[in-house]
Amino acid sequence: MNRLIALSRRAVLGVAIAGLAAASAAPAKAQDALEQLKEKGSVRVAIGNEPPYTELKSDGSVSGAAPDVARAVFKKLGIDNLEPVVSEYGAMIPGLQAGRFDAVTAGLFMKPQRCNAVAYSEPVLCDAEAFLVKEGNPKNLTTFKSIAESEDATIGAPGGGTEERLALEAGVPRGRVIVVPDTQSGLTMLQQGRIDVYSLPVLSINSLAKKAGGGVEVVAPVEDSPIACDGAAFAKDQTALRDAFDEGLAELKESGEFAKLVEPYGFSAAAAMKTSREKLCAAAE
Ligand code: 6CS
Repeated sequence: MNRLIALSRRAVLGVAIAGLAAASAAPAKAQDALEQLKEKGSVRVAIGNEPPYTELKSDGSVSGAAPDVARAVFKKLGIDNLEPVVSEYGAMIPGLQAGRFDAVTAGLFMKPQRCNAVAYSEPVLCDAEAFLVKEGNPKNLTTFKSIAESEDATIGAPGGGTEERLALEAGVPRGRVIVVPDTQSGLTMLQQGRIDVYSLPVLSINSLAKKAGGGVEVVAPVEDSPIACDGAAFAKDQTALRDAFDEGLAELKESGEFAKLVEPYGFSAAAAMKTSREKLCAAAE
């Protein structure tokens, strides 16, 4: 009997030591992430390729307000190069969790559900929602509710994006919510009458309307949708990397450099600086 007790005590001790080792390794693992990125000298960032939030240039480099802020922060952390990975918004969180990229810097708006799945930085870009419609807005689509109340109006929105969710929550039947892969497709589908409205954040719709060269008009802001803010998003267990990013972001905000980066794109630095991750992640959806 004593041998049995001795064995079970040794087993318990072994499990305890293993647990302690794992626990002490966790912060080290997170800290390693920053060290590994520093050694590599580059960070893989998910983008939606949706100006002015993000834009993949023809030479393979990335611009846009979100990557420009991320580039400035990562530079402070000793990481000079961004490697853009274009992704659908709905695939960004799974991609982060699968290690396809190290961060999401794309205007992925903070929502409680997303906040539970990733480690967000403090806010970077804030915006309201908008509609792009045909000139004259023939079906008088001005809110998500008006689309739901219409007999047949269809809305185009990014797959897994905020606008898709807002449309479904407003009661638009799934069959009338069309997933649109990119902004050019959205504009073309609207012009060809395959969708009655294309919804994105205000600055994205304004940028697209300028490219349309006529025949469309903008409804902004969409009254029955909230102003939302993004942050850079990291894998849930990479809080040390996220905290380091937050320190660099705070320095940019403090020095005025943050405003110089985002305001030329049309974003309000003050809007991001007067709110917080805590407020945005707690806000009722
Ligand atoms: O966070 C989102 O879901 C939305 N963000 C942007 C910048 N564009 C569309 C997308 O649905």
